Amino acid sequence: MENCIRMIGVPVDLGQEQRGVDLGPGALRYAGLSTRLSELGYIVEDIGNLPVPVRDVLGAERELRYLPSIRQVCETVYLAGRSAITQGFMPIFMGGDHSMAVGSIGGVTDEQPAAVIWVDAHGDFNTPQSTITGNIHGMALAALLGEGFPELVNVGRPGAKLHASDIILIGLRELDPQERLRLRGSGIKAYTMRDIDERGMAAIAHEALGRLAHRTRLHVSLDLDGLDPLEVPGVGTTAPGGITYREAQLLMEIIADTGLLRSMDIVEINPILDHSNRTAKIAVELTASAFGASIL
Ligand code: 5AB
Ligand code: MN
Ligand code: MN
Ligand code: MN
Repeated sequence: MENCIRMIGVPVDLGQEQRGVDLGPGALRYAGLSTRLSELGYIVEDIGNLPVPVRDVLGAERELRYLPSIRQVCETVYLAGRSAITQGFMPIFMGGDHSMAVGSIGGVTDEQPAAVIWVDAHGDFNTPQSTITGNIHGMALAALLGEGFPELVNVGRPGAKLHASDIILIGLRELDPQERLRLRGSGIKAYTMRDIDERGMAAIAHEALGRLAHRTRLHVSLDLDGLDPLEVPGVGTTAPGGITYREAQLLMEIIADTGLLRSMDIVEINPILDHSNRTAKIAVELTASAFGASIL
């Protein structure tokens, strides 16, 4: 069963304000994710999209930043992740915005701990106190470490789902002031764009994986805004000066070499802002590399 992948669509856009990120699962399907992975020899099962409420019918939740619905979605994602793992599948969660990672990472760490590589321009380390926007997609990682809204911290099972030493951020370049202080005090290792510029992606990828060697399962949480927006225009929260396509490919290839990848999130793709589905196509190529595609 090690070669079975389950694609799980999570069309949630409630963690942020822009419209369109709920279309991500379709964009990844149209870009050929399933075929690409099948060609690599995997048995691929697409279970469709999990139920996610449409924001237009949630008027009353707007001032709560859709917290009740996001919590419900994350509970569903958690169970889907958990059953994928117990049934021997490697789940790929197709977002949707990054708020769904509270459920996906919680679910895949239910019985066995996993290490997480979180590719992102942002820290996603805000709490309700530190946030400027109030958007919950900027709080996902904090919730996984047990901080912020109890509704999110306690998704699936009570309390934190990750230790600081289980998570590494790559591609960081935009933090809110309070978020920055929180991250600096957290013990989480983050590789910023400066680190990548100075040392190169290969050195960073190897060092990051070495730091996670205490775990035998790996989860990649790929926020496409970690890449440079010139290369992936279809994301909502853009930050200039990001990871190049080649650097991202190299990271995924080095991750594949470990043989430890067991689950993945592909989040924050906004097809409405994209050109000809370019961002989803790049995401498909990166995912294929993470699951072992090689050029020669
Ligand atoms: B994403 C910001 N820090 O909290 C906030 O795209 C952006 O999942 C969060 O990384 C970006 O709203 C969240 C300004
Ligand atoms: Mn993110
Ligand atoms: Mn981001
Ligand atoms: Mn974003």
